[in-house]
Amino acid sequence: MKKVAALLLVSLAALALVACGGSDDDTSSTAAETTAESAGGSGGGGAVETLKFEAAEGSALAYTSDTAESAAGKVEIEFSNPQSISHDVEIEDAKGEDVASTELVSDGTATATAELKPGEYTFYCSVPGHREAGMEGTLTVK
Ligand SMILES: [Cu+2]
Repeated sequence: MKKVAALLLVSLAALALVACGGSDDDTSSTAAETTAESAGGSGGGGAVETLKFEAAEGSALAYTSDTAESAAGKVEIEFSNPQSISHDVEIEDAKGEDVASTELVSDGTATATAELKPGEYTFYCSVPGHREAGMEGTLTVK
């Protein structure tokens, strides 16, 4: 009897997984997950990932980290810049094609969304001279 119950649980879990994974056929459920995710904070079960970038304090032409990591899929990019100097975050793929970019922002936060496939990307600031000065890094999408 116990075995039957366990099997039932397993198949229910499998069903739930299938329901979660089938996001390509139902956009409304994806939107609901997005709302829940942003209301509930960070983390989460792989619905929409928030990818955070931050410019260094002061006036250094640098991000706080030159590496970033994300799960593949739809990603919410959140860039906060405490500086009075404007910066942004652009993401380009291995071929050098832009896949996402935020608005330029100073003393605030800019967001963007991207659909990322697994691979290596480069993120950088598009303000002339900033990338060369060190505002770039590697984003790994798994
Ligand atoms: Cu910049």
